[in-house]
Amino acid sequence: MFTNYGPNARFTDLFRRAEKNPILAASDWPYQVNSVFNPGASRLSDGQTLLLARVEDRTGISHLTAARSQDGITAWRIDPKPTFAPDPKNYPEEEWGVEDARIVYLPELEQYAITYTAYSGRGPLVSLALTRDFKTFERRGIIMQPEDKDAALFPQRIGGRWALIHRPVMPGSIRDIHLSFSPDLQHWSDSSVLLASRRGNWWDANKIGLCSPPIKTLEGWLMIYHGVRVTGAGVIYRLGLALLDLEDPTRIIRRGDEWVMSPREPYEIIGDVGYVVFPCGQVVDEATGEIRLYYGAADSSIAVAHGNINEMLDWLMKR
Ligand code: BMA
Repeated sequence: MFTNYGPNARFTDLFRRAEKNPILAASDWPYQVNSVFNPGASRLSDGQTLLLARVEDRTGISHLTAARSQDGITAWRIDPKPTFAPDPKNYPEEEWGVEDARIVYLPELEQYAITYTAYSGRGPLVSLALTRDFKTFERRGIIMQPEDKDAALFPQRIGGRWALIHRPVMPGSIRDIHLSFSPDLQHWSDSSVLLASRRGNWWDANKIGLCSPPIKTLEGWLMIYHGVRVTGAGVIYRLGLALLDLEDPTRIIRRGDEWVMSPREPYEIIGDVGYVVFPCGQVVDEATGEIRLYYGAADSSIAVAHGNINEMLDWLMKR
């Protein structure tokens, strides 16, 4: 069912690409767009999988559109018009679009929290919206000032406070992953570096950022992150794993040295921005640990990879 070939065929990939990849592209969209990629994902209460895709129209500006499917792979029903469009009149920070949503269900609020990049005239920043149905949204506005992106909440308070993983740009253009806390989802403080880019020749040398929201496991919070290496030919976006302490997620239990997924298939290598795999969401089966990781491929289409949380934890624990 899954492809597992290429230069590393004799190793078992932690992420196995679906044969049907890419599962969604601009040609599937009910209205004319340039590209669809980097989707947030969630399982809805009726069992359907919802993706909130980044859709770039032919002005270059992005909005978010929902697609729903029973099996999470085929027969997507896509909203006939943008589900969550930039609203620069009321939210000037959305002047150049909204991008890269991460969705987390918050049982305490009985709502889904969507953290997304609002592309403001002063650079990208993190905004928050809440929804119950992905039809109406309560915009909470800016939660991290520019430049900042790649943010997701934890699904529950930790030590009484909400926690947010995000990726600010610090002086010297340093792009490390940070963790911040808030009593009310609005005022954020106690920010610290969670994971640093490794500089030099590392695959995650030049910048890193959270992919999909952290996954709660018995061993800790599993974090899938992207690492970027700048080469003479451009950038390569690859994926790595880290494990954070359950009670104190500022504490890293493990960080894998090697990447676990790298652009390889034609749809990941050729596109508007080649050599990019960029997940923003996943659906996890808690009983089996099976995970479907949804990712943007080359900023042009949406693909899915299958894996298992237990395999990932085993891999990390052996590091
Ligand atoms: C990042 C983000 C992503 C994009 C990636 C590759 O900075 O803007 O949305 O997929 O670059 O272009």
